[in-house]
Amino acid sequence: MFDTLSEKFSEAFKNIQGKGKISETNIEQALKQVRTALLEADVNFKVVKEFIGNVKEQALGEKVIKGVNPEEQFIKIVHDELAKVMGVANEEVNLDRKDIAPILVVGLNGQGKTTFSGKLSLHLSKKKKKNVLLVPADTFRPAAKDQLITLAKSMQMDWFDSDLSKHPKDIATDALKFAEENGKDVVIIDTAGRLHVDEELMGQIKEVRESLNDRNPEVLMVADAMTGQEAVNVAKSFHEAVGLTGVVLSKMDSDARGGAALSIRHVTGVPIKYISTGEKMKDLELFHPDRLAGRILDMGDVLSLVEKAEESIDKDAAEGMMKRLEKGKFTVDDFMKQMDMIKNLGSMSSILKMIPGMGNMLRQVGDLSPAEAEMKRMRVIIDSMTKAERDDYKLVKESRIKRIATGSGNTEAQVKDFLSKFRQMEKMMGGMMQMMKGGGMPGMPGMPGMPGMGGMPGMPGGKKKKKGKRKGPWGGGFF
Ligand SMILES: Nc1nc2c(ncn2[C@@H]2O[C@H](COP(=O)(O)OP(=O)(O)OP(=O)(O)O)[C@@H](O)[C@H]2O)c(=O)[nH]1
Ligand SMILES: [Mg+2]
Repeated sequence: MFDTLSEKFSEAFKNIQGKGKISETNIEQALKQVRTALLEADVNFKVVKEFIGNVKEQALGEKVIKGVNPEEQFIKIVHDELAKVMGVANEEVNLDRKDIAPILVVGLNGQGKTTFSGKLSLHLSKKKKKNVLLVPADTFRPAAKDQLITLAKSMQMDWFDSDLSKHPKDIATDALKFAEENGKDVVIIDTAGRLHVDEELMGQIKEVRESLNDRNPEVLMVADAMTGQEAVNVAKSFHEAVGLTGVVLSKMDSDARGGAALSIRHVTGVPIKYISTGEKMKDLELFHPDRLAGRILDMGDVLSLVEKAEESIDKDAAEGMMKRLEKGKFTVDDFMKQMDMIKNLGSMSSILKMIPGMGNMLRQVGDLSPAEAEMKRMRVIIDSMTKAERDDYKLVKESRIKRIATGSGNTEAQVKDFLSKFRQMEKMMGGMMQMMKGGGMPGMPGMPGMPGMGGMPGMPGGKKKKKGKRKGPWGGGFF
């Protein structure tokens, strides 16, 4: 997400580094680079023009704040402008109502409507405690009904058995009647897509929307973020034809540029309400312009990270582990549980990017896949250990090493390597517990039960560990 933009922005800011104060000449080169970066990210040219104008005006008008260097001031201005362009605050679907909330999901072919409908149902039922009904109303592609029902079943979500021989507006009417009779709060209607914006599609969606108008529906258009300006144009057409209440950007996990995210709100006036960040049902985020601006500028997004951690981490398991740690016990099983918790949060790079300053570091490190591969290798080694060995790794001697190596498809040297790393980690855990007793865990404020993060393999500086000191906010990577 926003990778290219982050990189270009950080290069642009270097121009102001070490300058005494902000002046027209000082920021000229930086602004030029910011402009190019935005255009290359496929941001709408009108948005870029206005953006640059606003940043320049504020930067030059900025009163000199004592103690804040020009680079930081400039970054703050860019941050606030980025957030403003994207919408300032998060807007969710409006559920503050007594009657049933219909949510109509529209968009072109293959943009992620059905996937999003499933994700939204999970989000609203889990986080907002709503009783949700999923309604397949794609009468063009009968398989779409099965697709939605399969998703619904996988989440134990209720779904409506639509009669696909009817017009979608009648399906919507039937579904709402069913919802009323069955005490539902929210009805999510997944509609058909088309290859292009065409009259037939718009006509049909218009009719469905009109049939719902008395109920004040949410009309969310799902757009593939990777399509950039095309997504902006399509959103414009849909908004003009049917009146959208929100946009959802899908496939943000694959979009490195961010042009759609930065343009849609400004061009159409329609807020982006959610972003879809993967194929799994839990991969949905609220669209927080200010936090995303922070992510673009490598300021991290600790708030989202903490929220994610709170959602994905089994608090009881984490607390149990902390208790054991306090007693000085840290086993291979504990380590494995920690790895699983971290895995639930997302890919390593997506987690690290949410930590201030890590974006830049990640760019220097480049590819994280060796670290991910190492984690996978450790996993198979651990899987080949017996329960007793996982409880006490010291049991693992020569013959057992041989057995584990054969069982996990690794060499004996690799198993030994894992054991020696684990030994170091155990030692570090002891040290960390001492520190915590003395007040607070270093580097991870507010993160519940993440004692193993300092042991993330393959982080920068890791290979030097044997001789060198710990480096960086992660305790330098143990391996
Ligand atoms: N990586 C990634 N893939 C996604 C995301 N959302 C959807 N997809 C994938 O995109 C493809 C299309 O998604 P659907 O939800 O079927 O799209 P749709 O808009 O309902 O498609 P039609 O009903 O055919 O118009 C599927 O393979 C999804 O798994 C996302 O956020 N990230
Ligand atoms: Mg679909």
